[in-house]
Amino acid sequence: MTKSQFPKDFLWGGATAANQIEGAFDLDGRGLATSDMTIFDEGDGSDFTFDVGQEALTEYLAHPERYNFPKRRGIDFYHRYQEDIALFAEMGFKVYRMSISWSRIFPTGEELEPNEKGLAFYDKVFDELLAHDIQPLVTLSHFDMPLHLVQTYNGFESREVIAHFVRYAEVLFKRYQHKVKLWMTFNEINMVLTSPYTCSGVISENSELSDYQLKYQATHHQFIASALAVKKCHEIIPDSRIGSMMCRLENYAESTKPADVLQTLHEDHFNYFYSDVQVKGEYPYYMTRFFQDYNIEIKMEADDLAILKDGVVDYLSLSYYMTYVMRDRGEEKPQPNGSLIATIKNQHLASSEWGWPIDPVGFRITLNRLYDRYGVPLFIAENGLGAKDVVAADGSVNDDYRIDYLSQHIEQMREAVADGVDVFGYTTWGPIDLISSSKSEMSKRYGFIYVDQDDYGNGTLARSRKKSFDWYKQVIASNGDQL
Ligand code: BGP
Repeated sequence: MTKSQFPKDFLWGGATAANQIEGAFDLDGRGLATSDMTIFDEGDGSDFTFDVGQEALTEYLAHPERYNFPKRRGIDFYHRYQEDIALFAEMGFKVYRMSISWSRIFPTGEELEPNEKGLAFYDKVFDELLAHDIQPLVTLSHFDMPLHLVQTYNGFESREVIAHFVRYAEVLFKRYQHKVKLWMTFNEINMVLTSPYTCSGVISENSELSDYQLKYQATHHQFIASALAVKKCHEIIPDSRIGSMMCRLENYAESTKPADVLQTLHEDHFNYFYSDVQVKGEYPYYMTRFFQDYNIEIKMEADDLAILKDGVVDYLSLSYYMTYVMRDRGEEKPQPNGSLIATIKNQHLASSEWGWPIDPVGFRITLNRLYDRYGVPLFIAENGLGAKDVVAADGSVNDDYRIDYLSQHIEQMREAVADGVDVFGYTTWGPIDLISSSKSEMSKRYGFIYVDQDDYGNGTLARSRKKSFDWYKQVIASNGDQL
């Protein structure tokens, strides 16, 4: 039998995001958020609909009754958090990663005083978690910001939004300083390249900047916002740890052809850029040439570079779902791949029903590469399998495929820990079924807990334990020994 390699105090748990679970989108003073505007899309499963353009936004605002907005409903965590947290506790969670809905605290983003009802809701959630010995880990912004900031400033295109974000972060740090010691700034910050509206509140038609100029300028503003938040967090909660979070898609070269390998290196850089800045506190050398090649000029203020240096994160967290295959695209000047779904199939890997390649060994490689590059503690903020579960006549869900996926990944994480990588926690994505990010589906399920709701919002919302529930409980109880 394998002996556990995980540290005694390893943080096992699960991760969610406010916009995918809470519902109650118009209760207790909450303002409209970017995530409220994404609709359920019945397409072929290959495209991503969570980026909203101006035309769609205008239409959704004018005729909300015509559209199915699943994220506005979530899974009603707003009213059922006690039951859900009790189930997390039953599995033995040590940590619960969640996010706060910015527009619950600042409905437009521009108020000077926060909405007390919004703050009070999270007080209750944190108290409930702590009563069950579960540590909250809070993401300040998980694919979510007040819609008003998009309409007024085009999101993080504008430098003005930095101050609004930092005010929001400061309010949270002060209010929850005794309850929350673990924080993250932006969820999957590198996804701005694929999903600028979702990540940064940016709509390209509303900008005079070119596509790359806009994305990298918004990124810069988010870097500054994040670094300032890190600094505030350290000042207000000295015993806290605050990290950055990136979507890490490991890249393999399709062949040993040097041009394929070079393309892989470029793609790695386009993603490492985000963690390089947040962990090392400086712009990396390789972006200079890219910026020159595409005439990108990042507007900075005099002390921006010092702010970045001053606001480096305590740890790096990542989501890990799959790996990519890279091929030389014959471009004179490299540019980011810009697609989330792997376009070149890896013949050695099976895929999920949504075409996401399943690669547990890639997880070990990813963890080693990141630790090698940064030498800071790593936290796995997301990992999991989206699948269409079938409820048997007796109400059970026998999700052996999910158990297989997770046990193989945890095994590789254990190997990485044995390799010497400092990993201090692991939260599976969606421990309870929730609304998917990319297509606002309910039927793409990740949970150990089944939620009775379909893509159209029909169902009782009742919670029930799947087969994987007891399995994960045993994983946690054995500290990763029994997979
Ligand atoms: C990540 C997001 C999550 C989550 C997950 C799964 O990119 O941080 O919010 O949803 O992916 O993606 P999906 O819901 O599209 O299956």
